Amino acid sequence: MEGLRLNAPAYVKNARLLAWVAEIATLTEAKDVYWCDGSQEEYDRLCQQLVDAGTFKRLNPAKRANSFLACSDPSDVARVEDRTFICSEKKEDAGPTNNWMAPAEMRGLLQTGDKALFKGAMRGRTLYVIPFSMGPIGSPIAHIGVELSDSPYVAVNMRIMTRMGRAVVELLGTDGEFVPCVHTVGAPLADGQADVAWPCNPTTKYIVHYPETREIWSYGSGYGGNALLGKKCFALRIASTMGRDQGWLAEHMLILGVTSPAGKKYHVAAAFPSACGKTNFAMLIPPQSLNGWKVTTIGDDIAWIKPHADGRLYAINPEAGYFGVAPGTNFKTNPNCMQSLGRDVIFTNVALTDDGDVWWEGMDGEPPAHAIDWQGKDWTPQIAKETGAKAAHPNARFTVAATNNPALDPAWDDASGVAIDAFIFGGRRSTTVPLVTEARNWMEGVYMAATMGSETTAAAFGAQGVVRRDPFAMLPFCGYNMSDYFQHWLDMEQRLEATGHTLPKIFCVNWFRKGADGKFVWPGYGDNMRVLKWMIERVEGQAQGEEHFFGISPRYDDLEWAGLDFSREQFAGIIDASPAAWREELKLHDELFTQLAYHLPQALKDTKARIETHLAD
Ligand code: O2Y
Ligand code: MN
Repeated sequence: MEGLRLNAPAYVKNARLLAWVAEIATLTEAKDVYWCDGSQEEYDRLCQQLVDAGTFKRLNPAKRANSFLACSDPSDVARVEDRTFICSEKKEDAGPTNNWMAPAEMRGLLQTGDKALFKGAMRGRTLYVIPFSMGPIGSPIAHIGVELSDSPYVAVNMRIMTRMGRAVVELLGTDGEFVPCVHTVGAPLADGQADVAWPCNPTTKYIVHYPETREIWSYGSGYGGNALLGKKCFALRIASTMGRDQGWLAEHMLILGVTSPAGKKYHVAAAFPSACGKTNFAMLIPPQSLNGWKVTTIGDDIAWIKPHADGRLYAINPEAGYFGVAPGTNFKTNPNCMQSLGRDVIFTNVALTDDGDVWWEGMDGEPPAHAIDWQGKDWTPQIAKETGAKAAHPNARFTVAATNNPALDPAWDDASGVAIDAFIFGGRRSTTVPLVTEARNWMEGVYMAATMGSETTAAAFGAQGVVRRDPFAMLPFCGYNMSDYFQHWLDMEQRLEATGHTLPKIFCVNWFRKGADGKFVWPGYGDNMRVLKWMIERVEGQAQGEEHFFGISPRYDDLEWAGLDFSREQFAGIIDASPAAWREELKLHDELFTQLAYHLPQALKDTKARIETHLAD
């Protein structure tokens, strides 16, 4: 710490925190240290600093009050799964679905070796100390992290996405526990060197998790999940290992409140792979014809779920904001979201219109006659037609506080969380998987979730339309061996049953079946309320269904159709579970089970064998 002042405010009393900040400031040779207090004044000041540095453009206040646009380096636009590592002591504990490196080797690369990447990585930059709570401050379900980052863009985004600042440090007291998260954009500045608008390291990126010591180290990217370390890195990868060790669940799930016309309130947690419309589902508005039903948002991406002494599972949304995909968001797909985006938003990689507003592909109305695209180039509909150029990057994002959401559930910030009545697991499948199926028991539900998959839509994953298995929508986010994770879910049954309380029901959904014309058959969006209604009525023991070889699905007359022109034939085409298709499907489950053979629970193999026997019959 020679020559560098730690600048810690008097309210910082945690000796481990102070020593660690000093250690990282020394390692990274940061120019100075700034402790974020989380105040509005601080947020405004840092945003202005980002405007002055050219990272932010302030949007037209008459159109989007107190909102900003940042455009990233073209090399830094999304999470980097191939650069994401789980560094457990044993390779088997990371499992076959994670990149692994031995902790000592990774520490050599990042911290201790002669050319360790973090040595001097923050030269010329300020180290921001960002204390944050994942979940309501002081909640028994919440946990605390501290991110040390050389990016003010990260600091302001973390203020929206988490409960950030002084109150968290005060809760830590002298010896409170926190998950240390170190982040650098990996672009040190030499004396007098001018900075760029989006500093990052275009060639070297590492997103590293040490599950045993519960640490996160991120190098080289300033974008989203790579840099806002409370989200995927802490709330899923590290928290999933904490959940395994402590008997709870950290899940890639949205959380909904659903109120029935009788005024009874239920809570549902739903897992969908990335890019399957989670934020849209989380903010669903029921169709007019079902207007006795009300849906409210608790969370749109992540759920922390702990068993309670009353025998039920209680969930919180560990986040405080939404980091959603902008392209495709409009008043039809997600009116509540559009309303949330009117003010106090940070947009990243969308287009800038000539009147100082933002635009993205799929927004309502006519495209602008001219805009500046996310890479700073002129964009017109004509250019788009001729070259295919997108005004907004397909992974362009908005960062907005949950409190902007008109459908926010009154209990979203409750320290005790909400009791979960049902889990939903969904994939994106054009064939085979029915619109909705209820598992007949916990085991069957775990099997459905473990084998869920999605057809690839982006060239990034290679051939289009290939089914990529994504167990529990956790493939990129499970911080340990996926088969051990399955066992953890199976064990939850005994843990809960011991209390004598009814377990949450488990459902599997697929909004994405296609007809012979290649078009989606199910209207989705608000009409998903019809399926949700059936599920809630199943929870209540009201609705009927038909049993088949892997669960219970509704018949046409079991769903509410008022206000929707949807024929029996259309329904038959999306609810059927064809035995021939399922024989093929089970061969694909075989491939998954072969990949996950180490520690794969016997109960899953037995369930598969049972389905096969039914199909043979
Ligand atoms: O590309 C990124 O950095 C963001 S990924 C993301 C953001 C919000 C919610 N979910 C996801 C995801 O990939 O599941
Ligand atoms: Mn997600």
